[in-house]
Amino acid sequence: MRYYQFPKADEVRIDGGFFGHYMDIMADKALPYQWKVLNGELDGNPTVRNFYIAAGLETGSFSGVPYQDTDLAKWIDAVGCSLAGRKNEELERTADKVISAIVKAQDPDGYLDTYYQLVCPEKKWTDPESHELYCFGHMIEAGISYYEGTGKRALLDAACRLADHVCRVFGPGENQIHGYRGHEIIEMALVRLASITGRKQYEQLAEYFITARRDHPDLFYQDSRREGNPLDYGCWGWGDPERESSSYEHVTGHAVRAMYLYSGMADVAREMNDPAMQNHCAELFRDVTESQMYVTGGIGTTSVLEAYTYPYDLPNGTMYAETCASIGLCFFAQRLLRFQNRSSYADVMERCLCNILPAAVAQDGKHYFYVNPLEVNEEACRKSPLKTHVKPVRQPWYECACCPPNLARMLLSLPRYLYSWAEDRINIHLYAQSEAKLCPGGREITIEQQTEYPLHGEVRLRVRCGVSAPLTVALRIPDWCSDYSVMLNGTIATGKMEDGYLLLERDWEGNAEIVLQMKMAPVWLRANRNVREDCGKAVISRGPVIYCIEEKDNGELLQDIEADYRVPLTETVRRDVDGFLRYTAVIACGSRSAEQSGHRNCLYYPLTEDRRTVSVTAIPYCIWGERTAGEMTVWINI
Ligand code: FUB
Ligand code: ZN
Repeated sequence: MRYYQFPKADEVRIDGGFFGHYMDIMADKALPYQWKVLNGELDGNPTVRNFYIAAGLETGSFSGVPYQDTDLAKWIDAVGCSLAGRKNEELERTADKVISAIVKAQDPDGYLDTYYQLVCPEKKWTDPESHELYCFGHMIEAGISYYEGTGKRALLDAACRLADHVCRVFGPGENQIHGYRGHEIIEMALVRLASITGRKQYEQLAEYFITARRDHPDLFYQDSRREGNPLDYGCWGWGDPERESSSYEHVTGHAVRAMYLYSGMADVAREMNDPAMQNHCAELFRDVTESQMYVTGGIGTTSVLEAYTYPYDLPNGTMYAETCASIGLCFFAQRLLRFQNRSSYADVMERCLCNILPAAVAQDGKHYFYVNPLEVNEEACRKSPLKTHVKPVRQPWYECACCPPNLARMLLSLPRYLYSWAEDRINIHLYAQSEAKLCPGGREITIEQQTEYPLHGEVRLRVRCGVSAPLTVALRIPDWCSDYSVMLNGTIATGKMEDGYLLLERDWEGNAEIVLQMKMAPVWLRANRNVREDCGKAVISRGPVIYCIEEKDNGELLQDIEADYRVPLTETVRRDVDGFLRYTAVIACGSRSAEQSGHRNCLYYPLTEDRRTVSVTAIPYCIWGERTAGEMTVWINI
């Protein structure tokens, strides 16, 4: 079995282009803004204060949601990722200071969850739905990222104490809790901590949690009945005894929890070298991405329990499509790439990273989407009970604010997603303006990418290798791309295609230049005919970028527009979004109801050919709502 390693955040530097732009937003605008929010400057948000109270540095009582701690943990995680690539002394000092309060707040036995510590210490580990392991997991991840970004161990040591505590409390032993608790993430965190510290017990505990959910899927249900807990997120275990299908066979339940569970499962499947579990993960990935994923990379169909429903149920205006769920989908895809190098995993990461995830933050870094709609009408968001969770504009913050700091850590950790390698091979998963120093088989290889991808389809790669040795450079050919060429040092390069990667097998001594040209033209996509919502509609895409139409360009009543997909699409370059890059808008030909129709005010009237021709302007989904609020739709009537 071949396993691939991914870079640490400081081994790759993304320095411009589309992805660099979003990393800049996060580092320069979002991190300072989020720090102010977490310190209560926006609306009295109590996150940082809770830690100061728990540390005995301030007086007062806990406030916020029970898992409020994770917002700060994710922020520190993001700071760690950012500092790995760009030094910022002031930011580091700020993080060091709050970390010392966090360390002070930790109990001598390693426990750290300010809600339980301050509100109900007697209830620690008693509630099957508690977010304690979620808080622990995020803090462990923060400790690791901060250590990787700065070399400082204070939070990493606290993370080890957290993990040691969980190892004592959970497990098969007589005086331990058998089973698991609430929201996943601890599994991924433990495996990552084991690989940093070399402590196998953390990995074994992750395996214990994963297999406990598989072997005792009813454990939570028994507990929850005992506790009279009415919640049913359907993703406590892989098998759900009370549902037709189980989340072991099909992706069901809470969208974020499921992705975190499966990501942890993929980590365990790799570490335990378990091919059956690995294939199982691949099946689950296929299940979610082939029948329950939006064209933007969103997942999670309904706001009721923030869950999946059934295959091909993908409503555009009432969906959930939480930002964190697509972040979880990227975690899952990247973990699968560690043991199965298939382009379909990186294609999904790219779909999320070019569409739903950048759409979730405004260019000012101060406004965010939690729910990511594919169709918006402001009045419906205010008045329809089915849409009250849908916001027509990005919000400064949320009461349950899991998404903004999660997005910061995701986008600032992007360097970790570009490449993977084994002894004799480097896989290039994502194209982004960047420089990397990688060491497959102990040889130092640098790769520079010059590109404006995904806004343009040309990628120039300069590969520098000190020592001559055979090496395969595997270029992902994205799923959207049917017309491409590859030049190596000025001549056409050919190679075998394997699982969506073009393999360039050579002795790579000295400098080499690869030029990958992917023809990027706008096209119409349609949905599988089982997706009832999208019948009679199509979406415009250009490369991996999904487009939408907005009221700002096309007037109100977007549902009145019918596009003529037989007329070729044209392009126009624009720079009209404050703070954003130059981008390509796409123009389609379409029609609308005639202005002068005598039936204008009738609710129903006889069908006629009474339509006028209009041009329809589409812009990348990631910048919807940036210029002004108004109607938006991704799927267009055809
Ligand atoms: O429960 C913590 C977070 O809140 C979940 O990850 C999100 O889906 C939201 O429910
Ligand atoms: Zn979230």
